[in-house]
Parts: sequence; structure tokens; C-alpha cells
Amino acid sequence: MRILVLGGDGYLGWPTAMYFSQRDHEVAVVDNFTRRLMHAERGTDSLTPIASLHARVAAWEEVTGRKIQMYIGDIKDWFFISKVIREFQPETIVHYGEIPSAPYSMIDVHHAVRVHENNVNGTLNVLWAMHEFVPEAHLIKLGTMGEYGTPNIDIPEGYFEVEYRGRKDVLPFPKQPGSFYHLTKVHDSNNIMFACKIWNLRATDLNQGVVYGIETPEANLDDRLLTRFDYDESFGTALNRFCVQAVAGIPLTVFGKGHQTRGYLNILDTLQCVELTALHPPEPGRMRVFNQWVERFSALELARAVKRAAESVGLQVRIGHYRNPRVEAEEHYYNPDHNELYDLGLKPHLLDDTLVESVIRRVMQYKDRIIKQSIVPRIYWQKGATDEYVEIVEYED
Ligand code: NAD
Ligand code: USQ
Repeated sequence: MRILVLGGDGYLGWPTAMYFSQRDHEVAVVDNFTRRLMHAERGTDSLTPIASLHARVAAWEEVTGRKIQMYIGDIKDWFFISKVIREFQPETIVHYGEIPSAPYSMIDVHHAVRVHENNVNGTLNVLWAMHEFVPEAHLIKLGTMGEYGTPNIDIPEGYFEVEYRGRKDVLPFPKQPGSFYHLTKVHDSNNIMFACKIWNLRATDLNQGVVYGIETPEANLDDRLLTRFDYDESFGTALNRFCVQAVAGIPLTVFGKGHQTRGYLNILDTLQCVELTALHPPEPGRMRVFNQWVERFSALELARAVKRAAESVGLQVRIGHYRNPRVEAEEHYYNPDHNELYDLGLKPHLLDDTLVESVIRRVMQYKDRIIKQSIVPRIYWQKGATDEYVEIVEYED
């Protein structure tokens, strides 16, 4: 299959490109290094030392004899992305190429607008380019479980049957996202749904939970192939951050009571889910939706899991309850479906089996690279950007 990975220099995009390349697919990546530039803007960096995309692609060829094509440019630029899609003629487009951070989108108006322009306009370009140049292709779009928010009822996979005033219909499940970033994903979903309907396109919206982990079999072939691993206040997701905090001796930053619950998955399962989705394309004309997560944890449960795992390798860990910088429900019901990918054959990796060996030990390997001042959050949902750090309200122990 010819597979185009948008955002192929990113945390998930680079491992995905290698994964498909290793399985004999013809792979090309697109990136404009937005993520690297945002780190430069915030004074932060990946924990893992990541090689340039050019060096990674060269190392991949050296180690495996396989080629990954590169297109450097901006998905927001119609002339660039339409040319790439016209030339490469992908059968599958895996679209990771967006700004993925909720806190970054909440810094101020400029960041909120930037994230909207980047994500929503980029995806619109991809849809138009598919319509014009590859109408048979399958778009696999990375959305987020955060599109749904935390309603007080079960969450289906995209659609549900509803009865209202005596009439029934199957409708998109209501969305109540929790940041301007999450809102861009809702706007994308609506645009994709509309494009599928009017142009008979083929698309799967993967509502992914929070991803953790560093290692994949392909990245483990050579350290030049490692993917990025972020832990800072803008780009670090909860579990990855907690692991770095445990190693750095900083109290784990549980926000508020810590009962906010989300779906999580190992990066290995992201790769599996995207592959299963690619191998089983949907019929054209209706956007398919999968909820992509494996295990459900509250922030506090995650912190306790990290504490247990880190203490098993001799680290001392404290859990701090920080004043919550976000506006979010700290106590809520959370029961989303996730059967579709299991029905296609997903074999999940579980947190307790992978945490020490494939995450904490790797973090320990790079502990000298930890930038401590970028760990504790300063981005507030209510007040906008501030230089004050969020303080610890109490310790868990
Ligand atoms: P990432 O920032 O590491 O990767 C995104 C890549 O896209 C970056 O390399 C960036 O430079 C590139 N990019 C962004 N805008 C671009 C543009 N306009 N033109 C060209 N390249 C552009 O993020 P990630 O963690 O790998 O996430 C990938 C996707 O998965 C995102 O859409 C994110 O919203 C979604 N997602 C991630 C997670 C997670 O926990 N990591 C969970 C759910 C959904
Ligand atoms: N949290 C803490 N402490 C921290 C960081 C986070 O308690 O130090 C809490 C947050 O308040 C939140 C939960 O943990 O309730 C998850 O936060 P997160 O930063 O791990 O994840 P989030 O901001 O939701 O975003 C991440 C990715 C994003 C993806 C999303 C999936 O950055 O790209 O879309 O996870 S989901 O959460 O399912 O929407």
C-alpha cells in the first residue's frame, strides 16, 4: 500500500512511518517541523535526543535497507500539500499533522488562533486534495477522545441512536471538548463527515486516548531512530510526565483531586490500531469513528502506578496535588465504548507490563537531559498565561 504519513516527524508519526515501511508498504512522510519550533518558542525539548528527519530517514535506510520518502512543507499551504498528494498518489493517508496540545492552545488568543488555523485549515486542504486527486484513498485522521468531554452517560463510537418527540435517528454523539485544541478536533470531525457525505470520500476518525511510551521494535534498532518524548507543561501527556517527574525527584503533578479519568494506550497500540484501520478501510460516503484506547485510569491512579513502578527500581517518589490549572470536572462518570478495534484484532499492551522496562528505564537513561523548570505547569485555563507556577495544595502521603 502507498501510505502518506502527515506529521511524520512527530511523536507518533515517525514510529508509524517506520512501522509501515518495515511491513513492505511504500511510505512517504510530510512535516514542516512545527513541533520542533514550538519547543524552541517555549524553551523546552524532547527528553530523548532526536535526530533530524533527514538523519532519521538516512539511518532507517542504513539499518534496514528500506526507503522512506520525505516532503518538507506546510499542510496549510494548498500548493504544497495538493502537489504532494497528486504526485505520491497515496492509497492511505494517516493524518497526525496537527498541533496536539491542550495547554498550548490555552496560552492566549494568538496560540488559540494558531492552533485553529493550523489544524482546521490543514485538514480542509487534505480533504480538498483527496477530492481532486485521490478520491478513492482512505483518510485515517487522528482525533481525540477529548472531543466527547465527560458526559454523564456512556460514550458510543461516534454515533448513537436517539429518540426525540416520538421520532428516532442515528446521529453524531454530542461533543463537549475541554480546550481550544480539543475543539479543533471537533471542527475537523465535522468537516470530514461533511466531505465524506458530499464527495463520497472514505475516512476513519480515530478518537484516540492519551498515549504513553517510548519504545517500538523499529526505534529500538538504533538510537538514531528514537522518537520524541515530551514531559513539559505544554506537550507532555500525563503518564509520560509522571515518569520523568519520578526520575527527576519532582512531586508528581496530579491536578486537583486527580479523579479526572481518561482512556490511555501504549504507543505500540497506536501503531497496531492504525494498521488495523488501514487494512480494513470503510465504505465511502460516511465517516467511520473508532474510539482508540485500551485502559481507563484517573490521574491519581496513574500517579500511584508510576510511584509503585519507580519505587520498584529504587527511586523515591512523592505525589503532589497541585491546584488544577485547567477548568475540568474532577469527579465524573466515564464509560466510553472501544469495541471496534478489538473486533478487528487489537491485542492490547497493558500499563503494568510495560511501565518499568520500556518507559521508566528509558527515562533514567536520559535523565541528564531533563529541564526541570519546564515541568510544573504555568498555563491556566481561566486567567491566561502567567509566570506564576501552580502550587502544591497537599501531598498524597
Ligand atoms: P506531534 O506534535 O509529536 O506530531 C505532529 C507532527 O505534525 C509534528 O512533527 C509537527 O511538526 C507536524 N505538523 C503540525 N502541523 C503541521 C503542518 N501544518 N504542516 C506540516 N507538519 C505539521 O504530536 P503527536 O503526539 O505525535 O500526535 C499526533 C496526532 O495524534 C495529533 O493530531 C494529536 O492531536 C493526535 N493525538 C495524540 C495523542 C497523544 O497522546 N500523543 C492522543 C490523542 C490524539
Ligand atoms: N493531568 C494531571 N497532571 C499533569 C498533566 C495532566 O493531572 O501533569 C490531568 C489533566 O488535568 C487531564 C488528564 O490528566 O485531566 C490528561 O491530561 P494530558 O495532559 O495527559 O492530556 P490532554 O491534555 O487531554 O491531551 C493529550 C494529548 C492530546 C490528545 C489527548 C487525548 O496531548 O493530543 O488529544 O491527550 S484525550 O485526553 O483523550 O483527549
